[in-house]
Amino acid sequence: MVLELQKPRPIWQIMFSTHHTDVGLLYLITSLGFLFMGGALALAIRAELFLPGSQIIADSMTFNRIFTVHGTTLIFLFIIPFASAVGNYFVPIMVRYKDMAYPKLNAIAFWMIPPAGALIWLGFADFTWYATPPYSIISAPGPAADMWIFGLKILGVSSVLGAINFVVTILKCKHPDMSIGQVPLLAWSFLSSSLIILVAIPTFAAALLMLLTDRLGVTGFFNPAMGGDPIAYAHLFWFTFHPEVYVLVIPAIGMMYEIIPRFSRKPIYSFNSGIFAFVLLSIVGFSSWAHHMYATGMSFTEKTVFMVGTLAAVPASAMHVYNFIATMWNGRIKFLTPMMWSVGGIALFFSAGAGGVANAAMPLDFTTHDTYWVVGHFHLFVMGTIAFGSIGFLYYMYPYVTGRMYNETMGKIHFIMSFIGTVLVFFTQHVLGLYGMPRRIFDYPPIPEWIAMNQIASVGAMIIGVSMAIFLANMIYSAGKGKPANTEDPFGVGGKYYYPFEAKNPSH
Ligand code: HEM
Ligand SMILES: [Cu+2]
Repeated sequence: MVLELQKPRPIWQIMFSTHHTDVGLLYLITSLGFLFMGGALALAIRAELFLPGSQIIADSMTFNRIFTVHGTTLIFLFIIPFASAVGNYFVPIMVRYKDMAYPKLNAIAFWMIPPAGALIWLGFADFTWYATPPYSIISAPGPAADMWIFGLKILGVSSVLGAINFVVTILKCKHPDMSIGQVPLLAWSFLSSSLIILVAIPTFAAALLMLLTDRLGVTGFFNPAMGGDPIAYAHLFWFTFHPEVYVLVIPAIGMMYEIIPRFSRKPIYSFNSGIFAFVLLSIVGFSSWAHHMYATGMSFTEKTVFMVGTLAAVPASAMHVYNFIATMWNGRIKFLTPMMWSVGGIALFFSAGAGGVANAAMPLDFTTHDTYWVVGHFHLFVMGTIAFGSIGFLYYMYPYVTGRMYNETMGKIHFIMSFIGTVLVFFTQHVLGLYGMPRRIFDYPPIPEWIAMNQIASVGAMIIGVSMAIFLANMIYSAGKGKPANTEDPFGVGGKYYYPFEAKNPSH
């Protein structure tokens, strides 16, 4: 089978390889490493917030550093590289080409991630994953802050290089017999998210440079003392990062498009609406950044425009959900681990989307802005949908990559515990926000409701933590000792799998 690792090879042969499955493996292992590192920090945060007062973290400065690195790691060093891993493995196969369009560039894009990760972890900056001015330019301690800025800069370049490679591979290298409308939806998801990256990232790249020169005291773009405007940074930031949330979620939905039909043993209900919804989402993603700016004194008209712009994402997201449900409807569903994660991810996608609609309603947002509600909302997306889709897909890839099966019972336990934990943590955080608990606080007053809800959330996080240990054990143990997989049809759902390689594309 195409994805199977060749006979054991010395590690350096994989490290210096530019073949798409080897680069995919490097992305995969790196991203999973960062998943556990970022997750460990999450447990520290939840342990600290279990009770008012200081539990395990000495002071608020350290707390700020921990949640900054936690967020930066999980978004930029886990979710994005994980998607690149999947794209590397599957996109060339799906478009029936021998490799990515630019294999060396591909390896370079990967190799930018470890140094960027090192800058972020060795610096341990404290100014949140936004690096909001004026704090970030006036008093955030260096070199941590500068290391974070450089780390993010490198990650931005890496994403752009990766995106160029995906766009060219899909559009120019696909097999001549294959029309663009026949390219599988997972590959389409990479095409749409890559196009968002190419449009959005340069804005943030500029903002980071401005931040850096502001910190050096050379410029005053965002420094009020020098006539600059910190709010300008927030606009540049969200102009990139609202679309970026679709960069995160679109590949996860693409992964579900592989799993749901396979395990429902039915074709996708509507292939074309899937393509349409991806393209639509990547366009409307740009019409909504200022919903993060409602509380900064925009005019009523501006707010209304952005509220409508934000709501435009709802039909595009709902199309995917309908498509999944219609595909499962009357299917002969086989609930193995990958399918459970996908279906759970869809349920949480729906819940998180409903919360998003509430946020988008600007009068409501005034009560929830900068509270735990927002923390609950976006975590329900990043954890409940994106990580669920990704983890489900990891189980799905596992037999193809290792040639062995993971332990199904442990996989199911992992899913059930994570699902319960996710609901406990992030639903509770929504309510906590409605009770007025602000985000990013190290300590809180001993209000009985706040204590109780923080405890529920912390227990939920511990449940996820335990389930992740089971996951890790399963992955490592099964890679060596799992029973050999039937790589033709490892899940016994019948049907033909990967788009087998045919003659190499003659025009290359
Ligand atoms: C596609 C998946 C989504 C992801 C990954 C996502 C992620 C996020 C993130 C990271 C934040 C806040 C970050 C912060 O303040 O630190 C956020 C806030 C927000 N989201 Fe989403 N979101 C998604 C979908 C949606 C949808 C579908 C809507 C609306 C229909 C929406 C509306 C909002 C609004 C209005 C806020 C701002 C809340 C505030 O700061 O007061 N989001 N989201
Ligand atoms: Cu947004």
